[in-house]
Amino acid sequence: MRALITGITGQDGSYLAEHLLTLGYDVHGLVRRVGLEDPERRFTRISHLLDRIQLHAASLESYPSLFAVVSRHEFDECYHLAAQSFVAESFADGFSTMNTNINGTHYMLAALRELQPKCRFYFAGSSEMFGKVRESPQNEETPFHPRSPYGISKVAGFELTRNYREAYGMFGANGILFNHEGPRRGFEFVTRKITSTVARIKAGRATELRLGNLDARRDWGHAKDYVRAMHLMLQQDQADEFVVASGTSHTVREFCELAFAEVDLDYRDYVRIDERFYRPAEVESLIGDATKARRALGWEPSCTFSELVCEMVQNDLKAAMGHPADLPEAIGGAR
Ligand code: NDP
Ligand code: GDR
Repeated sequence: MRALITGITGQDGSYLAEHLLTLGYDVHGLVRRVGLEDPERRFTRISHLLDRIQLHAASLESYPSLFAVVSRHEFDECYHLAAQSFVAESFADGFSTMNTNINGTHYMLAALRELQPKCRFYFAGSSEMFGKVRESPQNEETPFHPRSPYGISKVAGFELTRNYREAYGMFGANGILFNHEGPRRGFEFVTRKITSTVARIKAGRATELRLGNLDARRDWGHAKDYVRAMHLMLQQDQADEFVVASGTSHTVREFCELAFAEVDLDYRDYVRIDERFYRPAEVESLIGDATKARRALGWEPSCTFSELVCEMVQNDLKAAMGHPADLPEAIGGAR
């Protein structure tokens, strides 16, 4: 089996590449040209895989570049993970987010339809599509009400994928994945911002953690568990939509409490509210119902919330003590 992963340099792309290699796949990745020119800095999550995968330069903004990659090999599966994935950034530059996420998805689908209509396609949909939620927990029937340009772009990608399935008979599966994290999470996202700053505080390299809305609730799981679900979705007889979630939810405050407690500190002594990290429109509370994925895919998460927090803090602590350069100050998303 040969798979193409767009966004292979990201958190999920790197875990998915590992998972597919374990299953014996021939793994190909689509990367930006700048990455190939500066692999040491830009390929940190896949540096240990470089001798086992093939990379192809392309940009989501360019249909011809994507077409060229798809024309180079026959792919059985395509996991379309590449996106501008940071919600706060999508408020700062909604136009870029829309262009990359909507057109990029459309270009990938169109290129596959033209050259390899039998290739199975996975779209990385998000719980952000539910936004201002109409019911809790959220399942595949819950209506969408996105609250950010990012969420809107994901609804468009989701609908494009469904439309290519219905109009052209392509196998296009939509994952609706709730937040998933791990030691490879980008520093701009709240979980990694918290765990990396906890480690820097413990190492004496920071004195406080500035955050926005501590009352936001998320359904957090481990990325390693969630990439298994992506693969399972492409092994079904019919393409379909699946919610992937842990079914538990916690506030940002609870995440802080646990992360600081992991190094014997009290979060109330270090966390400061900074209005610049509030979003113009917030998604207050998300919790997913993954009954369909459990039943149809046989998918189960293996990592609990407290195990996730512990793994992330311990990983960052090791970096803070050993290689401080690996742990930059998390500043992304301020308005
Ligand atoms: P990351 O932000 O870690 O990775 C994003 C990837 O997209 C990177 O490989 C990045 O490449 C690539 N990319 C971004 N813009 C472009 C572009 N213009 N051209 C080519 N490649 C580009 O995201 P995650 O791994 O966390 O998420 C993977 C996907 O799943 C995303 O689509 C995200 O929106 C979605 N998702 C994520 C969830 C989560 O909790 N993690 C939950 C639900 C959905 P580069 O390294 O060059 O920047
Ligand atoms: P999210 O993740 O927006 O859910 O999108 P993020 O970790 O950025 O925010 C989660 C919640 O924490 C609140 N928050 C802060 N967030 C950040 N980044 N920085 C802060 O300082 C801060 N303070 C409070 C936010 O307001 C929010 O409520 C992630 C991404 O991976 C998306 O690509 C994916 O689709 C969804 O998860 C599911």
